[in-house]
Amino acid sequence: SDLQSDLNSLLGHRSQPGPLSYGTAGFRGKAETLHEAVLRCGMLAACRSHSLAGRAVGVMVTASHNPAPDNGLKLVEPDGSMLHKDWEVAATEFVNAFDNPPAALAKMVKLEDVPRQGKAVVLIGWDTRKSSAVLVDLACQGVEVMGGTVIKLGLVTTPQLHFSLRARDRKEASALEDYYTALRRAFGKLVREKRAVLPPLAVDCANGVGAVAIDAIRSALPAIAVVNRANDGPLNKNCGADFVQKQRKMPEIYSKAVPKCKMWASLDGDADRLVMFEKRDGGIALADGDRFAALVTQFISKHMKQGGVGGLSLAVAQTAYSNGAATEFLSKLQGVQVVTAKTGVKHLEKAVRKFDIGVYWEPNGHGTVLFSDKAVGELTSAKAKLAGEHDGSQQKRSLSTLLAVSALANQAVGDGVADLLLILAILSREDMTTSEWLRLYEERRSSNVVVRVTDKSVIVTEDCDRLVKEPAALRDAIAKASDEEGCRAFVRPSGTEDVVRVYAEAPVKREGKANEMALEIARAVYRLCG
Ligand code: 16G
Ligand code: ZN
Repeated sequence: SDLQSDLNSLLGHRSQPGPLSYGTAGFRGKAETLHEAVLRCGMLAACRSHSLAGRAVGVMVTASHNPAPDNGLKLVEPDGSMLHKDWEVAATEFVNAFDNPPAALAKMVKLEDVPRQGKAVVLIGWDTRKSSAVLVDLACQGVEVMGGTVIKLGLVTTPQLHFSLRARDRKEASALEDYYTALRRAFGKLVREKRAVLPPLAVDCANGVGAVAIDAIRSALPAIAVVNRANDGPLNKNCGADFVQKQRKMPEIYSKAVPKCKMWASLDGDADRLVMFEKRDGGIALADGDRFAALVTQFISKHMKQGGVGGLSLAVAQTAYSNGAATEFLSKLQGVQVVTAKTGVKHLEKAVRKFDIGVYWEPNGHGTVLFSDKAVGELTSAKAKLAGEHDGSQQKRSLSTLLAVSALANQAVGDGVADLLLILAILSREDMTTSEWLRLYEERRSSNVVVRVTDKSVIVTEDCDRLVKEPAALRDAIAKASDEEGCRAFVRPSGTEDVVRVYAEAPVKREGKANEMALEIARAVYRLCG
């Protein structure tokens, strides 16, 4: 058939050094090794859309916080959530089928059903990497050979792609201008009664696309300086959320830039992560995802009570990497259920979707607040019942506040830009300085170590990565090393790199203990799995 011959001429002509895995958040690697995979993902995206009767599927070309020469691709469901598990498996199989790719494709989709129906729609976005142009072209070819229609969103943050898909799927406005309008409006509503009183802020955009988004909303913000704009330097190099959070260091530009800015925020290369910080003697005081979750959850729980909607359920999800002090803080908040999920946004999202209002954050700065349709409905009708009351009534204000949070927080995925506005609005409403925010709890000491092993997959974890299931000897070694009051440690194979990660945590007063544990466990990993 026509399709068969098109597939034969298109597939299998680009080299791929080895098998790729979909990993935690899509295929990643050196950009030039991804050509064939990206082409095939374009095909798959069209098939996925076709299987959903033409609802638009998303393709984001980005490698997030990874170095500039890397790139990657992630597929997004029409509702803005991460690709369905079955399709992840299918994508991995197809991308790694070297012998007879058309046959591999035929195994997962009935080729005679798909061709040229013109029903599939794929939205494509990309970040600032130089390699994007070539990869986007290949993805488009893939979509088109399957008879799909491509809509190019262009240079966007990852959360903007998720937002656009969700909005389109719900037949709400979906243009990027609508995204910005929604953010500005919700931010305005949230800070309304209190003009944002905040110290000057500097936003480090990791030399990436986040700067474009920040520029578009900055008129809504107090004085800010935007640094490390798109292509000011190599993407994510010595700057950005991942660098600041992992190294606990200021971005390199700090010394050169705007010394009057006390408060800083760093986005990552595709702006789905944010951390904030202040300079301290000998380092930084970091507001990571745990601190965001603490501030946001406390705020929401207070307004749920004041708004008389305590009947709605509120949960906050963390990962094993969340600091124990943050978990303890959250557990003491009224009406809040704290749950743990495996690392990776798809797991956190799933864990909180069961609740009416769900907050999730990873310490690395990826997170948001999700409101179910039921929650938005109840908040709206509770507010309508108070229509006669003065706007200043506490209950009515709390309901408006919660609705503004639901409009500001990205309802599809963690969004560094939306999160920045959310945090600034809450600090302003609470009359809280960053220093006060950073004092909500005192973080326990923690240590992260990376171990390179030949085959990371020999380590199997359970209990949301908090326990090693196999090898048993490693499990015992970890238990032994962390057997002290207030200490804990775990090991997991990375989902994005060929390494094993070791995490250890100890009480504040046990200076050095976390490092000791992490090193001892790293040695055990090396000995038992190296
Ligand atoms: C990906 C995940 C991030 C997770 C990280 C863990 C998404 C969108 N991103 O970047 O949430 O923290 O992987 O990396 O899910 P690791 O498996 O290498 O530790
Ligand atoms: Zn990212």
